[in-house]
Amino acid sequence: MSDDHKEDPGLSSTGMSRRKFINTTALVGLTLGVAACDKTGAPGATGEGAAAGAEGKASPIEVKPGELDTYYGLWSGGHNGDMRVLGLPSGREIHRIPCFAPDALVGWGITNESKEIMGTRPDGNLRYNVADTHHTHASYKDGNYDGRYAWINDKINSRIARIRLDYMVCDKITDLPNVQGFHGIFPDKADPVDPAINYTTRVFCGGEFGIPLPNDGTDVNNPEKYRSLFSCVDAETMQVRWQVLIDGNCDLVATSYDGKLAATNQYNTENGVHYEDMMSAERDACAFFHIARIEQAVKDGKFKTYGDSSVPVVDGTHEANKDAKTALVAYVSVPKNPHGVNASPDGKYFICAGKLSPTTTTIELTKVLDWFDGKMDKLDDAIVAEVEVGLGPLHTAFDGRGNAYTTLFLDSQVVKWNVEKAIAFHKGDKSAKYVIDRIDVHYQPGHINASQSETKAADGKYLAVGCKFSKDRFLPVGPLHPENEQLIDISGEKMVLLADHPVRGEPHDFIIFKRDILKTKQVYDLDDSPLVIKDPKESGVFRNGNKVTVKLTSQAPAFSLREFTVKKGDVVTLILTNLDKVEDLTHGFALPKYNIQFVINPQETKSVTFVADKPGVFWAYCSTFCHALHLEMRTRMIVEA
Ligand code: CUK
Ligand code: CUA
Ligand code: CA
Repeated sequence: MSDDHKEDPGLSSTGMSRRKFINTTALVGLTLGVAACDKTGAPGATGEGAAAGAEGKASPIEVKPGELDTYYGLWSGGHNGDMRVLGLPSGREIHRIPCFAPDALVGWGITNESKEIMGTRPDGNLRYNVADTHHTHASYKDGNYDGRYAWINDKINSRIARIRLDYMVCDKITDLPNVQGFHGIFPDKADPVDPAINYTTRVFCGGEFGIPLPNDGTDVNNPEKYRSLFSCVDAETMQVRWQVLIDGNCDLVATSYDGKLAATNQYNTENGVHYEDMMSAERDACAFFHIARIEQAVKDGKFKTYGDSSVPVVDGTHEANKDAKTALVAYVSVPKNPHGVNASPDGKYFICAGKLSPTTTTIELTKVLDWFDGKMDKLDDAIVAEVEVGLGPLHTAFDGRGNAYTTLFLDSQVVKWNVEKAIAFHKGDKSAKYVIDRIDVHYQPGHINASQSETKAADGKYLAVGCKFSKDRFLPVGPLHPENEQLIDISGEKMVLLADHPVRGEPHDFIIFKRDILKTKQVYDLDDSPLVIKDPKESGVFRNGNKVTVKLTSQAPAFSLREFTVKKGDVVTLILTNLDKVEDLTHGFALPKYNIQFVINPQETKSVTFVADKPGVFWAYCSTFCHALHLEMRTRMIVEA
């Protein structure tokens, strides 16, 4: 950074010329200050007057009864460990897809099929009951979403879940070995060596916390030996293909459109264990991974493994990557504790937000490749802009017209800036006014995303902002406030705030795409399950020692068995196929005192295994309203003493 900021055209009006890097004291003070004060981000934003309430005008976000939203939003569900599906612009939550934590509506974590995906301990209980999802991204083809899959991370237990988007269900969960604090996630958009593979085949995952490798009790008191890994997961098999040992840590992840590069921003190049240590250096890094070289190194057997994991780990440390022509990893220097890294829709740049620096850093990808090819000596020459945008920049979205939108956590604002103008300004054209607009948001925004933002089809229509504090925006509900998702119209020069939506904590990241990208199936295929019961006549109780299989089907308003009898101590596996074919004709199966409850969609088969340890009569009832005789839709489980 130079002293250029004094005449920074984007900042003079807001008096930010005094704001430089934030030291420890100032940061702690600022953060506490904003959390405690409810008037700092007072309304009066540019778009406030044009917001939904303007009298006599139709609301720009209103989707009338019977009409459908024009965009899907996939929202990370945060502490609930699920993914949420929103319709936009209305902001209505249409669906929740459980992934990492149990869910009583669909029986996630209760049925055998879901337990198989989630993983169980030897006693049959779930391995984990809690989760913390942050980032969600969907599969690509030709630089746009293709509607096949979405992925979501679990930061606590370092798991990645895949959602098949046709049924909108989680179908695989994979543990990342030797990783703690699995944070950023991004699918690739092409294969770096095969131009015919112009779709997602890998998902890259950033490990945020350094740990001893292996983490088996050795080196616990030697933090200098803690390390982080960057992981590659196969999009189809969901196996971990390889990992890269790096210096510093991983945070968020971005990928290039040609499949050649993936990157992670690093806020802890210091390898610190306390926050003061983690913010002691003036600059950190954005680490770039040369995918083709890494895969070649794995093929050539140039890897290690750690602990009981057999995943190949290649060496991406500084020490092993000094020679550009063979390097697997390149570390581009960026200012103090950067946060997001985002790929511009034109495919040219990755942008790191400064977090503790009031800047964004724009890195040109062809230049990074030039360095890898030995055509450019100084890696940091790949930085084509490093400009001030405001305090606490975190994440960036794009409109497809050359503009970027960055959240400013400390300023409670979104700043709209032009990438090419920022580059011109950085080059020395001090007349280049790169900051185009600012808007107040409420309050302390984290993630941000625009419709189709990180695709070649970025359409610059809507911008959603995930505000971490809602404070006074909604009716008070006690000490735990909802978060505030705000929707902004970015179709014009000025941003216009359209709406507030309270949201259950804490969603972090989300993507927004056109509704026609997604073609969901509304009814299951009977053959999806090997356990399917195709004919009600196959129903019955089948005994093998104390193992009992109960087969039944549902067709409104009845289960195929009016009652079934087992003996106390039997290990019962109940298999249920819903033979109703009509869309939306979902039944439920709720078994009192046995802790069993799940829904069964048209043509779907589910199973559940339990020990019949309580004698008596148990009315299993349909728990989803399906028919005028829904309340009468029951079956009796008789457990003989
Ligand atoms: S992190 Cu949440 S605001 Cu986990 Cu994506 Cu930046
Ligand atoms: Cu079947 Cu209610
Ligand atoms: Ca740092």
